[in-house]
Amino acid sequence: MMREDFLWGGATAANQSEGGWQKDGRGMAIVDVLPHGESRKAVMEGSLDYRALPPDTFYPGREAVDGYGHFKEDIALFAEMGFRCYRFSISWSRIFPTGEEDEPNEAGLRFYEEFIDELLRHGIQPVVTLCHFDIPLALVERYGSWRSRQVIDCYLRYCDAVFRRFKGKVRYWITFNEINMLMHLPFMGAGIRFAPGENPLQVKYQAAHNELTASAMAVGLGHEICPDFQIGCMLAAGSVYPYSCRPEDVWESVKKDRENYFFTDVQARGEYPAYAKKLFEQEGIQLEMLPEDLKVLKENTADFIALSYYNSRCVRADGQGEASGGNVFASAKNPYLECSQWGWPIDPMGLRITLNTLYDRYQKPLFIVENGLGAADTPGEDGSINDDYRISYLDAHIRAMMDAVEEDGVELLGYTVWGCVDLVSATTGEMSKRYGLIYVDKDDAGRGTLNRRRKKSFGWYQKVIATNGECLRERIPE
Ligand code: BGP
Repeated sequence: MMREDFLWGGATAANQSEGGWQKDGRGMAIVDVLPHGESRKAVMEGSLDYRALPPDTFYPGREAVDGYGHFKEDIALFAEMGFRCYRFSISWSRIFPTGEEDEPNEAGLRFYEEFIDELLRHGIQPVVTLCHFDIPLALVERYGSWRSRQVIDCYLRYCDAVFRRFKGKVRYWITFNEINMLMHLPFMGAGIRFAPGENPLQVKYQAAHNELTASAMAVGLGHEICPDFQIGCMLAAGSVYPYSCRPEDVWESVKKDRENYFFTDVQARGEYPAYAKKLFEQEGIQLEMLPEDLKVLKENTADFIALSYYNSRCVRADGQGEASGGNVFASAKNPYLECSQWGWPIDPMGLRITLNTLYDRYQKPLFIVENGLGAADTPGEDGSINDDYRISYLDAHIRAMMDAVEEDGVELLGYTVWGCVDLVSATTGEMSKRYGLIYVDKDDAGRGTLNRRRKKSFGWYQKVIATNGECLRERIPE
């Protein structure tokens, strides 16, 4: 049985759902300069400067699905589904428009206060991501974002403001969404752009050190402000399988996994792992750090490990064969798995494997804060959306998760379906790549009424929550 207080719910993020980019004094953020269309990838990677984009460029995140104007309606629908928690992110530039003001923007704080109060009124526990691919643009322009230590102070000032304002209302915090995204899409993940001739690895690991230090300091600060806070780190997870049992393939998979575990190794264990120190030596990477940073990392490890899981990965040492898509980075095509419409492998058992691997590695509570299927939905003539494909994805993944808990003993705090109300896709900027249990009437070109509608998966998930997952066990085996 799943624990009685298991946190079933859904997740979104300000950068992809909130919109309201100029409301109530909000400053510009990274998401406001991520374009729709072909140039998006180069901008996300940091190889194309957003300032070079033509004036008629469409930026889908600026309005997104107007969560800013629809939050009461959305929360009422979440409550109807029975959510016990809701994960969302605070837009940093709503609180500190340029990142450097002396005082926080009261209108921004008031917005989130109303938002959080609305959740609590419905008995829904808030789970807050402090930074979900969302940095004030002024900090990118002034300091080169996380390249600079300066940004650590700005981040802590922001954390301090929201920790103090929302203590007593919010218990669960996540310092950075998918912190390992920095290695793969450095501008979207961390506001990093590269100058010609720079060593990208040097820049990325320096930014990683600054973010990891900021994350640890936020854990320390949060616990000081409220000892009851649970402050987690977050990883874009998904185990890397060897393509075959050839030792070379297996070794390659160990190395690939480490590229991502590097972050949680530091955040959960409090020190740089031996393999990372070797890598820095081999690649000539020199991290600038203060002598006390290592102590800060050691003393302020994360309380829990949050993760997103969409797919497993696969790797072959010879680099041959077909490639496959997937969250965060592409890998070799696994011949045993089907793929989504967007080419991401579908691997429910991979979730069980990933949860076990993470729990074995860290022995800290885990929290699945993203999982779901990005698919195109076509409303029927009567307007109904019969998303059986999404139901079957979620059904299989939730059962694999329950196996990890019930059969394997993994300690898991909760599960939130990603994009529970449709939102803008992070990697493609499309609306048509939908994850929601609630449909939003808006298309890729930004047209639509923004009306919300329940999909078939809405009622299905409502039942899952009401039975604490048990309804999925009662099926007659195929
Ligand atoms: C994760 C992000 C989310 C979300 C999700 C799905 O990487 O944390 O922000 O977008 O992936 O990805 P996409 O929107 O590209 O389908």
